[in-house]
Amino acid sequence: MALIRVFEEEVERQYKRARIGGYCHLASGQEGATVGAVHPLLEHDLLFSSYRTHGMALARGVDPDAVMAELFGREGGSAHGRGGSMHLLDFSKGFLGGWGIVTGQLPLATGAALALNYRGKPNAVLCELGDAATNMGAWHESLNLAGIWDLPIVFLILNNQYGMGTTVEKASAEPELYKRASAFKMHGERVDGQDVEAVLGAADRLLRRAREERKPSVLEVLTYRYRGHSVADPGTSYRTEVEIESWKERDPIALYRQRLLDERRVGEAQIEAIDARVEKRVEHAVAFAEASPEPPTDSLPEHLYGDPDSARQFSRMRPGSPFGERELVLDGLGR
Ligand SMILES: Cc1ncc(C[n+]2csc(CCOP(=O)(O)OP(=O)(O)O)c2C)c(N)n1
Ligand SMILES: [Mg+2]
Repeated sequence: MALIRVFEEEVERQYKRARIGGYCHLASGQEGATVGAVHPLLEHDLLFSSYRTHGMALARGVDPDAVMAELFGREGGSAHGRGGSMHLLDFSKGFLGGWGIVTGQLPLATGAALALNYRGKPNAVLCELGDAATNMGAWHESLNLAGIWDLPIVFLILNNQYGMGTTVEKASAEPELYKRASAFKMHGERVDGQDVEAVLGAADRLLRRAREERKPSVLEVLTYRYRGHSVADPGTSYRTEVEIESWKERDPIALYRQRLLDERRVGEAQIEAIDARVEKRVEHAVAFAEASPEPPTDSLPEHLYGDPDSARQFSRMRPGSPFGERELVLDGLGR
């Protein structure tokens, strides 16, 4: 959690120095929800997430150097600099993105859960989404299929109270989002996202249920983002300072630190050592990203498609033309 917090503070600084381009969504305040949910994943489980994804990648064990380089758009990035902030990706860690289209990840994650069953794999999928995503069609379609096919998937709603500037109460006819699982005869529950151990316990239980009983479920985690929707949003026009401060009083990192100290599970010195290590780790990530080369323009189609024919098709697309595409390439595709 400490790594994610410090990493994202640095990301905001680097964004303001124009080292990071495109959209950038920070999740400070959500670290308990993120780490609690991701930690119980086993090696061969799969993780999908939305565009607020830096913490998800770090919690899954993606190298912070590769995450920072990805944000910088460099070759050393986890997606070779082709994805950027919203499209982090690391197949080697079972981290299948980072998706910028709201609910884009849901049908993909549902399909991945079907593939696990089809191939007789014992693992499960964790699919993170925001509260606002539960109002879109792909949510209903994905949960319905997961329900009728008994897929091993946990739909993890990170309910941070807002979809951009709109509250859950304004956007959702049923604002207790976990209850929506019942429409698909699926188990749903809600947990306090500021309490990392509570999230961890619930996520572990539901992931086991997915692996062992091949049952889907919904886990709604109540949390809050301190920053605006994206770095372009100050986040102050649709909510009050009092509200933001009241959530900061239940900061997941501060709460967990205090609990660890109170229960004598760690000492001050260990906590200071963690903080020092995290600072160094993030400094290292920035230095790595700076030193990593930018991909040459001609190489941009590389690493985008598994299928070489698709890569050839895309290689004709050039920056500067109206939609990037100069001509449609049909040769060699058998059509
Ligand atoms: C299909 C689609 N519609 C709209 C958008 C623009 N958009 C980006 S984030 C967002 C709000 C989503 O809120 P929520 O699901 O609660 O996630 P959070 O940003 O709070 O993490 C919207 C409307 C988009 N990216 N994709
Ligand atoms: Mg939200």
